[in-house]
Amino acid sequence: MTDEHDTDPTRRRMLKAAALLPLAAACNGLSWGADAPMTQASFALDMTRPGRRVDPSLASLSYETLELSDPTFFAADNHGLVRMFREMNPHGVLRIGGNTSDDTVWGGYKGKMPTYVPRRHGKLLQPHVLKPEGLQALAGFVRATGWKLVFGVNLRIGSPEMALDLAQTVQKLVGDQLLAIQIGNEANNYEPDYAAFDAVWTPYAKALRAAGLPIAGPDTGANTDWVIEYAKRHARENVFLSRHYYREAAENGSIPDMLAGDPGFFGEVEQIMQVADQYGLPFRISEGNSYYNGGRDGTSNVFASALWGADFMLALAQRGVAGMHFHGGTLLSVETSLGRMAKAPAGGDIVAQRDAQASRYSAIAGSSELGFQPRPLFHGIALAQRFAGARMLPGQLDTGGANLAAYAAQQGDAVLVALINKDAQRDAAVALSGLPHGAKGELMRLRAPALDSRRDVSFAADGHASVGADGTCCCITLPRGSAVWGQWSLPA
Ligand code: BDP
Repeated sequence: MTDEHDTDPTRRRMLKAAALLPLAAACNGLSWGADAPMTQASFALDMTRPGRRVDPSLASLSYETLELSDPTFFAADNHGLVRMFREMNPHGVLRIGGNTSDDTVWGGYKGKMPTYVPRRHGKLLQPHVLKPEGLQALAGFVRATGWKLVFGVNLRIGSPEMALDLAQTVQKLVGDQLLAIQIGNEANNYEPDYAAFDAVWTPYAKALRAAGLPIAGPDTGANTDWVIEYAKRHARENVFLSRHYYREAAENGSIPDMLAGDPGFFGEVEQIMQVADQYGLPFRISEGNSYYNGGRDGTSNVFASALWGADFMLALAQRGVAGMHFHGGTLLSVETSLGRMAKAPAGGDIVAQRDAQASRYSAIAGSSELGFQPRPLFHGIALAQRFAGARMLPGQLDTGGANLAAYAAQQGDAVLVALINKDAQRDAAVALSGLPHGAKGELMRLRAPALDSRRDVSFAADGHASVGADGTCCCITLPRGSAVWGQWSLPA
């Protein structure tokens, strides 16, 4: 870490103010339910060792290519969806890909079409055809949202000529908002090893690069070794490194499993980041969510997923990952990507109807006809996205035995803190320390009636917490299954 910050007067002032704090203030005597045992926890920030900067595009999304078969979905005048994207992140990146990108041929291509090879166990006998209208509408959507685009071309049943034609059309329509083209989706599912992938990938990459197109990859499913090997071979002509993440298959999912965390995966992220840093490349989770095979009903689409999503994003950001693309979209597109029919439950009020139209893990639910609404996960993403542009700070968390996570960062003049209580049983009182003396804090709470709530999720302002002139601060109550975001600034 450089000491660039020490030349910053605000930072010097804040460091001085934080310097004399005790390691942890106590939260003794706090309880709000007569019989609820309150876990005493503490989080001590260390303002002297700033870490990674959080990329503004941290909150990003991933959709199936098949979504483009409805040119009214990703369209500039699909105002409800445009609004949801902008609200999530004005600086996001939309990735188009998934299994259906490798099952799609480009309808605008005049050359010889590749022969379709059905997937093993797949029911699709003909490829999907991407029509020019779908791409034109997508370009309008990207302009309306201000998001950047990562577009996946077919590798599994493609040809370099068709991929080049498609990628050039995308670039012509999208212009500077095209961040990169990726070639193939989870090729680890159809190529035996990295060397085989690299051999089929290279002619595509050569053709695209020769035409001046930006490339990213390898967009592998879960193969950290592929990402590292790819970086070694292609770093110099590559925009970012990518892989996917899902905790597990939907069949094995549950709320307790989701909230238990996945430390092994973060070890892999650290391995990739070492290589990414060495080559000066960003690393993005270009597709991911809680559970693959379309997500798990009652887990991926309930409030627990908001706590999981916020924690997951901040754990990635702390390690320097630039973007997390939550996969989602319509139930139709995701079920088709898995070779299944979409059977949306009918009936209910408008909220239930919109919910039924979306894939189980999607952060946004709805359709062009019914309008759009946030899923619980959306609010967790919004909480983590409040760290955009900030520099992560280390801190020492004593969980007191509860399932808690805590993050801190410095954003301009302010210090940000996120406290996440993923415990289903234990309420906690978290003693915060290390904040600048005299800083005024504003809190927002992320909550819902229960971990399995599908609605009534809110992320809203909830009072203040100030640091005394002597540095004493702050006991934050953190009910089970809830999170707090706080921002502390010194009065001007
Ligand atoms: C990924 C695919 C995507 C699927 C998703 C899932 O890229 O198309 O929809 O898994 O299984 O592997 O949910």
